[in-house]
Amino acid sequence: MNINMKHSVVLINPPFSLEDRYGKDMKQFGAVTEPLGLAYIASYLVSKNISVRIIDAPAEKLEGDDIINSILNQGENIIGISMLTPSFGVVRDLCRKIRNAFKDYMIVLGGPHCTALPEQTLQEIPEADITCIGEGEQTMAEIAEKDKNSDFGSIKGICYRSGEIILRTEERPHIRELDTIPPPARHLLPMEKYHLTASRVEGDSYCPTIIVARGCPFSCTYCSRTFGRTFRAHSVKRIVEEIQSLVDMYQISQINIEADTLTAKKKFIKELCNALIDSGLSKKIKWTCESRVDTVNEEVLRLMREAGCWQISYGVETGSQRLLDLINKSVTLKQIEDTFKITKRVGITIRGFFMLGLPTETRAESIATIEFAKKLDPLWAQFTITVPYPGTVMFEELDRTGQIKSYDWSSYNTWSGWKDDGEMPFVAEGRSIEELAGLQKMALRKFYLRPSVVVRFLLTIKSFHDLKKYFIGFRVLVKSRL
Ligand code: B12
Ligand code: SF4
Repeated sequence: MNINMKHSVVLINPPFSLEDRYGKDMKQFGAVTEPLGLAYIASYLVSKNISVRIIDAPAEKLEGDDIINSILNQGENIIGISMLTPSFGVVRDLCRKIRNAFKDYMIVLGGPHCTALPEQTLQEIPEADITCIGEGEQTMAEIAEKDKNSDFGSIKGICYRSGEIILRTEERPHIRELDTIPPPARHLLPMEKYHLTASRVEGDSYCPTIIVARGCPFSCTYCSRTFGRTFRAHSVKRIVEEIQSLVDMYQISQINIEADTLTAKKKFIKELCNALIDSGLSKKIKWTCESRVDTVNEEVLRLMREAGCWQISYGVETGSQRLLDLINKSVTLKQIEDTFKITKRVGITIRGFFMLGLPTETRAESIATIEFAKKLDPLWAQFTITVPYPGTVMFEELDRTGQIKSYDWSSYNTWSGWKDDGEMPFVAEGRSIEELAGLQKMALRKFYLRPSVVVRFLLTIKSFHDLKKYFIGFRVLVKSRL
């Protein structure tokens, strides 16, 4: 193969640690997952004969200086870094180090934060040269063909510097045919280092993630959809092949199936389930996924169960119909209760996601959310503090009305109740950081420390690993009361 050696690319998942994300006590429950966005970009670059490597700092436990040394050894001259809003500070520090060490290398930033604020990110991180808006596969391949001093005006979907000014190019359309992107380059990742959060895995066997679709037609105000409103899926043939190759390569027995909304199109989910059944994979692989309560029914859920689905995570968000309407969730409390009942009846376990501190939420409504979680009684419940991420309708409204308390992006963390710095970018009128932080801890205690739940977990213990997992969780919950 003729490798383009003009430029070589290194893609970096920045050193945004579990402690940065979840705080000291909760970090042990956090996931260290494959940076699949970078792995997709890498596989696309490989298909264009561009030399590429991935440094996954959280998985390899690397700091900024380790990354500099690694680039020094390998000599890549185009550096791509992935960035979420809460990892902003970590990425800014890394860019400074890189710029100090390598004056002429090109630094490209991408990911959800850059997609939302491409110009502002270049202003705030003067060391970076380019920000990528949206999907990065084609964009990065085109950038890799250019020199640092080229004119980038012809590359769609970026912001770049031209002297002192920042220019934004024409919008890049979403990739319509997802199968044109090769499967993510997992061979460039330290696959043995990844693990999902314990609530998503049965036992302690390895559970990789596969992304089967992009885009979501719904309009929840708190969600930043990097991939637009149109649901685009891989062909089921491609998905089955990718899962089969994971079985062959890593001998997996479970998998996490990701999509913005997996069940957005009933035709697709039914085809996928039937393909898993027909290929025999449903007998070998158990899978977990996320969904919306209004996009499934008993028929679909039974088929999913037959196809190997053992767990679904539903975004419930709140126990107040007023707030559900306010965040444009387009579901009712009754729909949520009904779908929970059907899901349990067909034999699929549930994780419920709940948000505390939504705009205008009162303390009574926060308590109602916790009570609703108990009533729904999923196997696992996650309570996060509302963060208005840039690019969302919620951020725009709060920003416009002067309600954003902090533009320090590093504080945009949904687990701030568990973090010592305890900063929050938004707190509804009449509420306080301390109150919300206390509620986040109380919610978990009220949910998990019920006798029926403790007994349920004790009864599911199958190994020393399970026992240890529950014991650590129990200890953290009890300690959080002190
Ligand atoms: C699945 C998921 C998770 C899973 C990951 C599981 C797994 N095994 O992959 C878990 C539960 C672990 C998770 C955790 C978190 N998540 Co999350 N997650 C998602 C979700 C639903 C899908 C992500 C995904 O797989 N995308 C698919 C890949 C292909 O896309 P991608 O990574 O964005 O990469 C593409 C582009 O962004 C771009 N790109 C990305 N990096 C780069 C770099 C360069 C150089 C270039 C050019 C382009 C580029 O090109 C890529 C290919 O097209 C998104 C929602 C969404 N649709 O984005 C939220 C989302 C990314 N998560 C979000 C958040 C906030 C978090 C957490 C910080 C939450 C927390 N407080 O802990 C953590 C941080 C995790 C981390 N990486 O450090 C937010 C980010 C918002 C923001 N503005 O930053 C999102 C957008 C959801 C939301 N609230 O709107 N998450
Ligand atoms: S939260 Fe889920 S359902 Fe709502 S817009 Fe985002 S991806 Fe779609």
